[in-house]
Amino acid sequence: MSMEAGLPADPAQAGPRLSRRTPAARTGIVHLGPGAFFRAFNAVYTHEAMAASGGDWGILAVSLQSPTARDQLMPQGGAYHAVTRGPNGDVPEVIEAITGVLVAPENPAAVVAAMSDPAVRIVSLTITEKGYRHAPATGRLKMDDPDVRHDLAHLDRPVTAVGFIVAALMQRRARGARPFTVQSCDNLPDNGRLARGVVLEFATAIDPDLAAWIAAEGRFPSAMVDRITPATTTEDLDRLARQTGLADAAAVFCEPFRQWVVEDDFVDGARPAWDRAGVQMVRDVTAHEAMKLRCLNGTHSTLAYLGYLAGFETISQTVAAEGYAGMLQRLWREEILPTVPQPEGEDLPGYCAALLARYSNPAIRHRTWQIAMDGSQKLPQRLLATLAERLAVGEPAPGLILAVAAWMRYMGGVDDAGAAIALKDPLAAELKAASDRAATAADRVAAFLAFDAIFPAELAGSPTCAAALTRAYETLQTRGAHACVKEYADA
Ligand code: CS2
Repeated sequence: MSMEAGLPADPAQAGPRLSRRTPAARTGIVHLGPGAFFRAFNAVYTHEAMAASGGDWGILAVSLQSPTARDQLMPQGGAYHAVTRGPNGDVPEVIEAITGVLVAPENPAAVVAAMSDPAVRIVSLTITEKGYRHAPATGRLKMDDPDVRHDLAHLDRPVTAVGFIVAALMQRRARGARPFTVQSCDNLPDNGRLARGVVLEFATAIDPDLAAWIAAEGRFPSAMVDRITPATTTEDLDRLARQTGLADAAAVFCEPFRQWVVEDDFVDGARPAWDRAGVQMVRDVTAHEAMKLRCLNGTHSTLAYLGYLAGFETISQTVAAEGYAGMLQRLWREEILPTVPQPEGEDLPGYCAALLARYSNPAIRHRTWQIAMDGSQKLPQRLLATLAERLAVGEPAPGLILAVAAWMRYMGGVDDAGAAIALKDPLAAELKAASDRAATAADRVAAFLAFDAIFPAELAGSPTCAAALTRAYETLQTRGAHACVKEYADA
């Protein structure tokens, strides 16, 4: 994502290129968003499920944007290495779940046709938060989004995930086929319900009868997904080539830990035997999602902003610096865990202790900059909902306030050393302009809080919240992020 990795500069040095060894299974899944996370996660579990109990669950991967994934994967027949980076070094496993890659902008009709094939029973998604085209604060589809408007007018050549899904469901219904299950795998609360909501809103605008059929027959299970998978670098690929003697342009590098908790609610019960590969199939995933989004992603974003501002490049470097681990421990104990319901089978303090160990893994070079991107789409479910709950019961939340103030500082575009930040966020220009226009810290905080697509009304309208954010912002400005972290950790 952040860095485009390709083959080593001299592929000849890397040896022959990896290629598929076993025949591809028949396609049963179309996956939108074939990036590093999908390759380290969905495809690995599905590969293992098919190895354990067969089934026609090959995955046709669809890129909604660039041809990169196709160009990396197809010369290798869809095969690639998922490399686990743990205490015993790099452990590569060849994954052969992918049957093909389509690049949607090159031929959108071919994508709709593939999704309409009755042999496809699941359409899964890793399209990132902004891919749902919803307003994060309300969960509603943005009907005025230019791409959504395009798809409403030209459903024969969609550009958004929701457009492709509705176009394909329309064709399936017309030919008397069953709908597919839509399986969201993005870090959003109630991701299945969100996907269902935007699909139904879009379908209603096209044809209310189609929407009624989707509502009655379609299934949208929610899922909690977890595996830390940084963007692949050329250095990673070089190292793998030296280790395996094979060039692999599509490899991904991830931590050993993985957890997938899925609501077992699929159209006609059709799904791979993921449970044979360790997936937890449950009735309700809400508590697991809250645990993961608030404990992991909430602190990941906290480390990203407070780490980046202080000059740390990766998460493992950040947590090794004085104060950061202490900050996390206090934040989990005092501010986050009191808001998290108990998920079945989880030990919450143990979960957080394990998180600190995962962040500390020095073999995973996860850049703070990568996690900092798209904050406007991530903050609501990672930090703001937790903060709102704390303030609603009159409890202090100085760590969450510090994290949100650090995001505001970050969006001002300059780090603590005075260097410019390469901001990447769909609202970057608007947020930066709002920040530049404001004269004082209080004005700046007020200008950010006025973004109602990001801040829920109970935070935007709270004078206590604005005052606390202003104080934290001023301290970050005068003393720097690292000093603020140490102070919070020591208090
Ligand atoms: C990260 C996540 O990039 C980010 O914003 O917080 O991608 C994180 O690594 C995963 O959710 C871990 O499962």
